[in-house]
Amino acid sequence: MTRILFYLDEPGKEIWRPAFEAAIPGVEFREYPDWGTPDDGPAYVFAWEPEPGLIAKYPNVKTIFSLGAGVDHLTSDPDLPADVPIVRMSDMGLKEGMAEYVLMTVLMYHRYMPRMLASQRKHEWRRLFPPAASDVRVGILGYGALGHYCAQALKPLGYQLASWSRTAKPEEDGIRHYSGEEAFEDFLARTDILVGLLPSTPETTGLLNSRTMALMPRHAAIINAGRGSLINLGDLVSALDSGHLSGATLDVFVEEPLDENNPLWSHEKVFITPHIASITRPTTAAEYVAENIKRIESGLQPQNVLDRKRGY
Ligand code: NDP
Ligand code: OXD
Repeated sequence: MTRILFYLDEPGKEIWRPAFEAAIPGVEFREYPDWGTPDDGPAYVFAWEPEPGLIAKYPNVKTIFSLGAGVDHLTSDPDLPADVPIVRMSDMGLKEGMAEYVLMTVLMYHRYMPRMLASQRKHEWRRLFPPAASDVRVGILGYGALGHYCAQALKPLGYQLASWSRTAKPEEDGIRHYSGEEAFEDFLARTDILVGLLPSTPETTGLLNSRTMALMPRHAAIINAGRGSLINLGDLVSALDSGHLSGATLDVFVEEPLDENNPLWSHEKVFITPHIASITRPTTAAEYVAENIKRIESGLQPQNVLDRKRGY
């Protein structure tokens, strides 16, 4: 019998039980606070932002499945057991959702949508002529599961694509890969629309700041759907106010929810979405967990295990 200890503190969470019951016939799906006791036998945790210290109380937990691709919501718990593997979400639903968000926002900047909206508000018939996609340089920061999937979705539109990652990637048609700190500045200098899909680690924190944003071409735009720690927001506002950057779409923040008094909400060049760029979809996520439990129970490594030293 497979036992899942589920933790999610959000409205609408009742959709998860049927998804797990369909993916794992006979599953014992226990929703917090009904987690039982460690004496109930081995269990898997499936969680988003569990209360700090909670998982440590259950030494029967064999593996922790993160409900998201990011794991900062787990590793910020100082009592998180160090020896329990953490499997990061990487199901098809998450990739498809992110590709939709990235296509929507890249097209929005390419086709001057923020400027069109500004004209509409002034009842102004102002015809602007966007460049061809082949003249627009899109750069994806982070070329992992999501960055790669989003790049494949963008390719048919004809943009000049590039990626930046920690380690070098094999050559690929239609996209130029940059890697390592030494290539970061060249990557920024060729990027008109930047898509942030990096995890939050000490190395990615504050990568976009006044110095690095100044390296981007004038009128470049930034879309951040990775983690909020990537950008120094004060520096971003200065770059927008000076006209150096033309816009920013921000889905993630260091403090969430974003404070209602934060001036970013009403900045005319900023779009804010409430951490919904991609939402884990129950059917595909439960199947992903089920497949990994099968692997674990037949003695194989699960996919996408967090490397705690690397931080992602
Ligand atoms: P992956 O682990 O598959 O990919 C991470 C990518 O980031 C890799 O390409 C990795 O490089 C790169 N990277 C990590 N550290 C560095 C560094 N120091 N310098 C350069 N590149 C670096 O993760 P996913 O693609 O699955 O997810 C990415 C992030 O997206 C998640 O961590 C999460 O924070 C965020 N996310 C946000 C969502 C939202 O709704 N807003 C939804 C889902 C995820 P390399 O390839 O060399 O290892
Ligand atoms: C995730 C997220 O990490 O939603 O999946 O941010």
